[in-house]
Amino acid sequence: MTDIILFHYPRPPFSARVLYYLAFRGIPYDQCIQPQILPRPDLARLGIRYRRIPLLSISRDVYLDSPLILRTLERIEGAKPPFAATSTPEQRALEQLLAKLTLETGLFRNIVQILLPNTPLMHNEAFMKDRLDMIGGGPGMDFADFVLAGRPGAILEVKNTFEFLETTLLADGRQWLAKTEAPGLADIEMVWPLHWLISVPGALPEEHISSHLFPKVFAWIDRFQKAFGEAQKALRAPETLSGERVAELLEGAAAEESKDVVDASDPLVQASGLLKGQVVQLWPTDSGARHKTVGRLLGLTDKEITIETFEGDVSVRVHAPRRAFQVAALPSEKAHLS
Ligand SMILES: N[C@@H](CCC(=O)N[C@@H](CS)C(=O)NCC(=O)O)C(=O)O
Repeated sequence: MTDIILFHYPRPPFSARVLYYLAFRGIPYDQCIQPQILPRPDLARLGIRYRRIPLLSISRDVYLDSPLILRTLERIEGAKPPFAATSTPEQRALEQLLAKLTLETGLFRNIVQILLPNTPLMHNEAFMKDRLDMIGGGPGMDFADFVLAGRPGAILEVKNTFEFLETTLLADGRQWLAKTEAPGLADIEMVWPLHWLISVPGALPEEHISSHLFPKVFAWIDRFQKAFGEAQKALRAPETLSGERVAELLEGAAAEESKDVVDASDPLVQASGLLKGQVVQLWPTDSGARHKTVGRLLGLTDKEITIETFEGDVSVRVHAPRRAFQVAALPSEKAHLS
């Protein structure tokens, strides 16, 4: 048992980012496996309505969104030093730019549009309805139509991403993207959507994207997966915990409350008058925006929002990054304060 618990389900691409990170740093963790579609009672028990995967808890603190999860894990001790301790400013810049490419452009959506039509999920009504809700679609919109309409353009975009790596970073025969000795954060930030695409049987449009057309990229993905397999073998296998057990563990866990600050000079705090202790709702603005987690505001800085939940059986401290997340007073609270 450790006090790190990863909430995920098998083979989701965003969780792969966290699994890679934990393995390469040698950080042991346990896991709480979630259903692929809603409802997720294990999270409801903690008062969390956020609907995306993965989440990661460290003691009574639950972190949302894989970039914040990785940033938080950089502060945790592992068998290996944090990546930031060993990278140069150029390598740090490359990591952050590659993260922008995979997380902040249409790359992930394009990959979904390529691979989903070739999987049985495309014919799974409950799954398609669930994901339509996640992207904010309503009656009259069809998720299958949305996926199929964008597919030709998506193939082109993703092919261009393979070409970018083949003809720039990997062109000189280097092993790892930032010329590190071992797989580094730059590799983690870039590899996950590409590996997801090529690992789903039958998903790849081989006339456009193949090991024949992009040998260096395919060899790098393969090298990365082998190194990941080795790193995983060296790590203790995670224990799988039930949601009830997780709730028990989190209820009794410690938290560093003294560090919570609501920064009065933050533009959002200045504009909205948000106060520490106020009841707020917190939600992602890019996808899954209808699922707003309610809690008391504990902290708000330029990097992170922290709230304490009270809607479940157990109260936890939920952390979200500022990028692509919003926090606001509950409408009823606003009325009460004015
Ligand atoms: N920005 C989020 C995106 C997470 C995300 O979209 N995850 C997918 C699964 S890989 C998801 O939550 N799908 C809907 C669901 O599982 O409910 C992150 O980096 O963690």
